[in-house]
Amino acid sequence: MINSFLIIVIVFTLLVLIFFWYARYASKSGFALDENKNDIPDSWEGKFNFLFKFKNIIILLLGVLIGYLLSLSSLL
Ligand SMILES: [Ca+2]
Repeated sequence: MINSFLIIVIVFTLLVLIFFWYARYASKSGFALDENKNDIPDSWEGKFNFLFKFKNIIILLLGVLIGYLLSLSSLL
């Protein structure tokens, strides 16, 4: 039970990291418009503003959650 929850959280975390990486990559490389130069594609800023606002906290909490679930799981 814990093991499958852990795997779901890890997959979710990877998707979140890919999302943030892609936002940065898309605006840095210039194929997404980023006129205010904050490394977030401008077309995403309305929809995902809260995600970018809490980016560090989201990644921190996911990391803590993975650590906690790892300590409970039987995978180690
Ligand atoms: Ca922007």
